[in-house]
Amino acid sequence: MIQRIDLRGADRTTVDYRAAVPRADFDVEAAVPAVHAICEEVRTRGLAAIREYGERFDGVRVDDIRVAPEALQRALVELDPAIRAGLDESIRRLRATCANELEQDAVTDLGPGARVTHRKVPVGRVGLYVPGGLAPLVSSVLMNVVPAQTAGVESIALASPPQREFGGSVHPTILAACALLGVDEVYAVGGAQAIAMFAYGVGPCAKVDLVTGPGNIYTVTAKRLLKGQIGIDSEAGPTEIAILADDTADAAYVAADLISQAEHDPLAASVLVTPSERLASEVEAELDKQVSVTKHVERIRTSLSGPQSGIVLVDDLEQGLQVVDAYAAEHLEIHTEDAAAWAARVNNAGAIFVGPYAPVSLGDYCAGSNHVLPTGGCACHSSGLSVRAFTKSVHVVEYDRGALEAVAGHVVTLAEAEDLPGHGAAVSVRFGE
Ligand code: HSO
Ligand code: ZN
Repeated sequence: MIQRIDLRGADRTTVDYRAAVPRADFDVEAAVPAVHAICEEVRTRGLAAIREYGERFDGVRVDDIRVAPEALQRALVELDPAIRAGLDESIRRLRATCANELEQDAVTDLGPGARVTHRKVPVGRVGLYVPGGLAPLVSSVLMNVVPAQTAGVESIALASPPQREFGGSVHPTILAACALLGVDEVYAVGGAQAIAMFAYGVGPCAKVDLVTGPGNIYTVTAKRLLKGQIGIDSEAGPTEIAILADDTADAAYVAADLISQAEHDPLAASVLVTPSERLASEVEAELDKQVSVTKHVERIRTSLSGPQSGIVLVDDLEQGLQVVDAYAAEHLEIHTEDAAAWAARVNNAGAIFVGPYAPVSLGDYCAGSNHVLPTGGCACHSSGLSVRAFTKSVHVVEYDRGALEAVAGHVVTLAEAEDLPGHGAAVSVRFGE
């Protein structure tokens, strides 16, 4: 069901580890023409275009795109108490980690009368996108809202596709989570049109500064096209799990974790990297056994048997580390002896899960970490959502006359070196020269 990729004996100085495990075809470029047209329609025709796309893509016409506050409260009252308890605990843990992530202003004194402050400021207004898709990801509401609220974002709007079975409203569990978090601005708008609505401000929805949250190829493409007009978090493609494991790993756990992310999407990637031939065979056997009894068998089979998934055999963990670092997985699990020590040496991963009792599913719901993470190798330059994603910073420069005078000569010299004498003059004029 899952391919084997054998890197044993490869020349470590020349092998292209990035190419060794192919990624799923998530071709944003191909979606550009269609998404560009949607964004233009929303920009020029506003609500009328949004309603038409809702009808076409979600199969339901929504006249009032803003969900009524009473509907939010009703959804909370009707929420299954066990789900509520799970959401409460998840929120509690997320709030604890987020509170600890808050950064202080950095004040640097650079001599008498000279000070630079790096001031942290929350983004003013944020639009959160929550996919409807195959299943409503209510946990993603928490993962977006909690760090935004902790950062101090004053205005939060949320958009999610209108659901035909709920009369064109947003899925009730998502509404309940919004009510639980005190988010009352919710729009039943999905896809690229939701991102365009946030970017331009349409009807009752004012323009936002930043859009975050996962989505499908259309919302990701819209984010890419509208970046600049709005800030975005990293582009989220199909989910990925990589597992670095040795002989000490439990094959049943490893297989279950590979399946857990394959469950998201036929394009999801599940990759095991191991020097243990025995573990590889045991995991293959476990996959056969476990997949057949899971609910979403077809989706999982497609994902595990796709070119984006595989068991990568390496000579040793040292080479395994090179592979997972080059792959830069959204999620990386480490099932080895001394797992924490190996984890400490990984630079590129959206999130790292250490040891046999920290499966990705824990992080998806209740670890206190965030599950909105960079995919597609973007973990080598981007980070997952955190308080910082909702914060920007401003340098505040305070110099008095003496402090400016002390450095004036350098400013004038450097300005002349760049042939920008007006810059130098703006300093000299203060000292009567
Ligand atoms: N694993 C997904 C997030 C998620 N899983 C939501 C379950 N619900 C991407 O990190
Ligand atoms: Zn998941």
